[in-house]
Formats: sequence, structure tokens, C-alpha cells
Amino acid sequence: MQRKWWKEAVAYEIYPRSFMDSNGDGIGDLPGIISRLDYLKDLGVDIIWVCPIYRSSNSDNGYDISDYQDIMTEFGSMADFDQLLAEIHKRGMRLIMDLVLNHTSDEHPWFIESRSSRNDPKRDYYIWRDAKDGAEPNNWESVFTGSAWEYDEHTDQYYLHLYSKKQPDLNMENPAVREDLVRMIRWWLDKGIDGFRVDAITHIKKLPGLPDMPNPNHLRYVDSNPGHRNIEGIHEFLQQFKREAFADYDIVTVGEASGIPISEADRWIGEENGSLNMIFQFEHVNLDFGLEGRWDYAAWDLAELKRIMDKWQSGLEGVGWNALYMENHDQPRSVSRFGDPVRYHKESSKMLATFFMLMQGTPFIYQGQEIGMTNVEFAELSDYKDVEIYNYYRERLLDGKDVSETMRRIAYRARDNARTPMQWDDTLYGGFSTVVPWIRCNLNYQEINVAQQLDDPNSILNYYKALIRLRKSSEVLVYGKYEAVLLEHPEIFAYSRSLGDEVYLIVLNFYCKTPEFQFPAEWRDRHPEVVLSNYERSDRGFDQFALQPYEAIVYRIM
Ligand code: TEU
Ligand code: CA
Repeated sequence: MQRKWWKEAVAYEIYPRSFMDSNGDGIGDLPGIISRLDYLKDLGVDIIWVCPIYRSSNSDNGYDISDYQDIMTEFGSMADFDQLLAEIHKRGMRLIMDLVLNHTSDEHPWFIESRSSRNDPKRDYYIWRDAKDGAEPNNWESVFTGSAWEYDEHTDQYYLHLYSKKQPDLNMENPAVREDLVRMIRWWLDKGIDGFRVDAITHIKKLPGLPDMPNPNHLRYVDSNPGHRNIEGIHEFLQQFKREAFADYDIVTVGEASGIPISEADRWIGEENGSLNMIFQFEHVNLDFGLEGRWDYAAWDLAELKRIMDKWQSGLEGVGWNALYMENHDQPRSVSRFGDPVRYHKESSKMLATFFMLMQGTPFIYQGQEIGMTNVEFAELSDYKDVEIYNYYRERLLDGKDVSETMRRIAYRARDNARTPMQWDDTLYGGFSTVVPWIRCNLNYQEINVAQQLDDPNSILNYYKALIRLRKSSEVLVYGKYEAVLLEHPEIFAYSRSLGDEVYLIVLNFYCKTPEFQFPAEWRDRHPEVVLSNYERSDRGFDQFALQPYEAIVYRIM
């Protein structure tokens, strides 16, 4: 396995709108991020990923870019950005930016031109089609629900948008589009940034002919992923970006890559020829999808979680490198999902941290995860801000579905669960801002906040710090091989990491039940020592003992 700086790093994702407001307008901004860099350094962060900060129409909080080479007015200026980059580098950290290639805003000059006439030179920068039988060109559903097509009266055609209608998809088949994107990518890399998280990258190529999807249930619109996810030929585009931009710089690229099977790992992230360095796979965060898909809840299953993690950990050994995560700005909070945020808030948050941070790969912590921020349940639809929620709500109403069930689904799945303001202290608005924030705070900021946890040696935050220190203290925990232990156990998730003679054993109780655990015989005479745990005095010897609710124990075996 090749050694790389980004394999030894711990990354932290910032959702700038909700991180820190410096000028009292209720919206997080770049000077706000700068003011918290010491906090991140102290936590042990090496790489900061900032979600889009480019000029934007803000239909999807920055993922609808209207100028790739300018900064969103509300976030600050290019001078603020330059200062942010300098301050990050000064502290020995690195910055990766969000790279949104699949679409722009409908307010981007390319789209304004493109929509101006059918003969405009930029017409083919986007995907325009005639109506079919007086309706949308095909039955594709947008990822944000509703049709993936928007009718444009002016030129009497539809344009494709896999996300909101303010996010028209670029026509990646057009070489001029790719050339413009390459120029833009190099412009940022020349500024000295350290890489990219590459947004929605599996969707940039569409199935030729844009065919209808099979529709046995006669739905209005049909899950369109088979029409645009990981389509044959996508690597020609990706390899061009690599060859003409990424490869000339010492950077890291992490693709947001739903739907990539492990069998294609080498093409996507193989050490030599892969198109990218890492991908965020989605299987473990899609575990609780019900039969009706993402908005439908189903209980998740530990055996399935083990199978998924084992597949990616073992499958990438010697092939590529994992990007490890439990949360991001699109996912509900992990303690609300996989832990118990009420009775075992601390214990289960720490257990989940231990679970993902010690696997093989580069861990990505999402802002607030390090203090165990939880889901929020808003009473009013209008408290939610995410465009996706409004689209979903509208479609459910059109389908005559029950409103309270819809609100329940939204409360569970809403991306806004992850987007409430960062909870810095127990003052008004959690210390995020001095005025009413753009989205409501989670009221538990009085109990769950950074200031309180910095002072409490047993806090989740201090546990994260200890975990990061431990990870960095040992080559085994970075490069060591992963192996599942007790794979068949119904309640305990255990795995080992090993390199040469040194082994770490990680034992995790995923429930409030108290299953019996017995230290494996094979390692008993090798002086196992507990190096970290989320309960006091977890070293209970080699006799069988009951794990406490959500207990996590890390043993070092020499
Ligand atoms: O998310 C992309 C995204 O939601 C998909 O990968 C999706 O899960 C998949 O297509 C389902 O099939 C990114 C950003 O993280 C998100 O915040 C943006 O809203 C979105 O792209 C559009 O830019
Ligand atoms: Ca602000």
C-alpha cells in the first residue's frame, strides 16, 4: 500500500452556511470559519472540506453555482477566501473544495445564454429536448422528486435537471463544456488548494438516447438512476479531468459516488489508474431505506452493516483507499440513527466514533458530529429550508398522501437535520450568531455544545480528540489490515487492525442490551492492553463479561 499524506489525515467537513456567522446576519461565512480554525487544529483535523462557497442562486445552498470563480456574497469575498486558505496552511492543515461538475445554476451565464435561443452557441452546454406527446421528454424523476425536466416557454423545449429545477445538468458530452471545466479546476488548483470533494460525480454521464425507465406501477415519474448513474463511458470524462488537471498537482480527490459496486473499485480509485483517490460509497447510509425508497423508513440491521463494512474494508485492501464517514450535510445525524440520543447520548456517540474512525481509510467528521449533535424535529413545514423537502411534500400532496405521515418521514430523513447551526455554547442561538439564524437551532444547544464539552474531560468532544490522537500514534491504525471478528455475533461489532506483529482489537456493542463478550483466545498471551474506552475501567480481563450499553473498547496487542 502506497503511503500518502491524505491516508494519514483526519478530515472535517464544514457546511459554511451553518458553521459560524461572523457579521450578525444569521448566515455562516468565511471569516466565521477562520475564527474557528484553532478549534479544528486542536481537535486534530488535518484536512478541511468546505461545501460550495461559490457565487450561487442558493436554491440548494450553494450546489447551484452561478459563478465558479467567485465567492457567494453572503459568505464573503475572494480576499476572505485567500485569507482562509493562508490561515489553514499556516496551521499545517489543508483545504479541499467542493467541485460541482454535474450541473450549474440556471443563473450561470452559460445557462442564461443557452436558454436564450435554440441557435445560441451555448445551447449544447445543457441538455435540451422537445416535448414527447405534449409532455416531458421522458419519465425520469429528479433526485429531489418530481419530474427531472423543466419546460422553457421561450424556446419551447425542456431542459434536464437531476436535482432542483434551478440546477440544469451540464451536457458533459460536449467537449467545450469539459474544456471550460478543466480551465476552472486548474484555476483553483493554481491558487494552492489541496484537492476536491467531487459532487454527484457518478451522474455526469447519461444513458444515450435518454430512454424512458420501465414503469410497471404506472407512477408519474420513475427512479431515473439507471439512466444516469455510473453509465458506461463515464471514465473517459473522469480520466480527462485527471489527465488535464488533477494529475499535475499534489492533491486529493474524493468522489461522492452513490451506486458504485466494489467490483469497479479499481477503475474508480485504483492506486495506479483509478479516476479518483477515494469515493464516498453510500451502502451503509442507505441501510434504513424502506420498500418505497429513501423517504420510507425501515429498521437497519447489524448483520447487514457488518457485511457492507467488511466488503469495503476487505475489498479495497491493496486496491484503493476508503473514505470513512457516518454523517454529512445530506444525512440525518448518526447518533439519532444508529445510537440512542436520549438515554445513551454520550455512550452511543462515542461508540459510533470508535466504529468508523479506526477502520482503514481516511475518516471524515461532519461538523457537530464531534459533540454528538442530534436530529431536530420541526413542527412547521416552514421551519425546514431544504428545496428537496418542499418538492417531496408537494408530490405527496399531489398523490393524496397523509400529511402527518409525510411530516414524520421528513422529520426522520430531512437533510436539514444536519444543517441546523453549529452549537458552540449555551448562549442565544448556540453562539452561532447574534441574530435569528437562517434556519432554526436545535434547542438542545443548551446541553450539547462545544464550550461545555471542552471543559468536561468525559465529553464526546474530548473522546474524539483522544481517538484522533490514538489513530495518529500508530501506523497500524492507519495502514493496518482490517479483519472482521465475531462476524456472526448478533449484537457485537468487532474488528481487528494489524500490521506486522502489532494488532488492535476494536469491540463495539451496538445496542442498549448487554451481550456477553469473551476476549479471543488467540491473543490472550500477547499482553492485550485497553488503550481507549467509552466507560471507565473497561479492562475486565479474560473471563467472559457483559458489555455495557453501547460500550466500545479498543485493545492493543503487541
Ligand atoms: O448530493 C448528491 C446526491 O444527493 C446523490 O448522490 C444522491 O444521493 C444519489 O443521486 C441518489 O441516487 C450532492 C450534494 O451532497 C447535495 O447536497 C446536493 O444537493 C446535490 O449533490 C446536488 O448538487
Ligand atoms: Ca454572516
